[in-house]
Amino acid sequence: MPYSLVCLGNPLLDIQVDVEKSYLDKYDLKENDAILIEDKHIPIFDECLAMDGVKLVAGGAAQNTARGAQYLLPADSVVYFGSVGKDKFADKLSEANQSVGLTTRYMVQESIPTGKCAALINGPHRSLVTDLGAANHFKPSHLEIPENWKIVEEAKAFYIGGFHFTVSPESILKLGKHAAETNKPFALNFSAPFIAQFFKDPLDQAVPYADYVICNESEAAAYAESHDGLTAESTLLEIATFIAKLPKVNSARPRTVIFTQGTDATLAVVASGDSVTSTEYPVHALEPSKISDTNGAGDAFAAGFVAGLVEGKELATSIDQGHWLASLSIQEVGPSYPFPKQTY
Ligand code: 26A
Repeated sequence: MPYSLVCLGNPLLDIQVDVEKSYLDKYDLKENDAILIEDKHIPIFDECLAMDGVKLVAGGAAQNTARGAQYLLPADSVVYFGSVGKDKFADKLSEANQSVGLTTRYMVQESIPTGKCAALINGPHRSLVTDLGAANHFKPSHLEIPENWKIVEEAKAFYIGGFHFTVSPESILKLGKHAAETNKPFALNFSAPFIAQFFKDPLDQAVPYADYVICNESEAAAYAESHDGLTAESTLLEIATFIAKLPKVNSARPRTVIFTQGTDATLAVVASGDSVTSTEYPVHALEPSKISDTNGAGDAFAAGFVAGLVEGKELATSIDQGHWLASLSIQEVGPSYPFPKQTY
């Protein structure tokens, strides 16, 4: 049986620790952000590894989504592409992926270490600092390997982590073009404010292929600030409507833009030709005492949502399944899902 869903992203191992706000301040980090490492952040990894209670958990935003979607879907439904090294960190990722039955088609770098992300948890917040390592070396040629391209050709849907715009926009476009040509759904997550800010051009080149855009409120705000026609004052509804109405390559499908906002209702705007509809979907907020950490909450939402798409569920049901999976994941340590398996 062919795989249903193909995902592309940056495989990372999360080095997760609880920190005080003062630790974030020391390194000029915001409470809820995701950034690429700069020289001044280099000591963070060794410091975190030496902290009490440090946890090593599989991460990488789209990989978390791929694991979550496979968690919900029948066996052998999801394939994840990305690049890793040949080391213990890659072994840890494989272990987590195998636990849910996720198939990976890693491009393996012989002498570059697997990427890592310091996930700094401060109460309900999470600040992510990433050293991409091997993940930065993914190449479109890996998708072109005949057995990989066969997987792409046979897939029913695609999910792209926007973080991958920092690595291989060409690979994203390659999958986007295939999806448009074959009328298959193509979902793009904006991933982090810095993507809309600093990777605006590759993002703008890929959006015309997107049938689904998924992001949170701070990524939407960063998008508004970097795009003419929107401003820092634009409302979420205005931003979502703007993105939904942008030119689209595959006119056979509407564009759906989904903005999550933590415990506030998720906004979905659907543009089909001249018609635009917007709906808010409430989140079933979890009692705060049940939350372990919010690392990977957005990825789990995306997982529940795309799994719904693949299953042919309605938009409202897919969004609700996303909320449900996110609420399960934030009760686990890091971007993980509970065992024994729960069903929606
Ligand atoms: C390019 N960057 C910065 C990144 C990431 C990333 N995944 C891919 N690329 N920065 C953080 N993450 C992952 O986001 C997850 C939480 O949503 C972390 O590994 C974490 O598991």
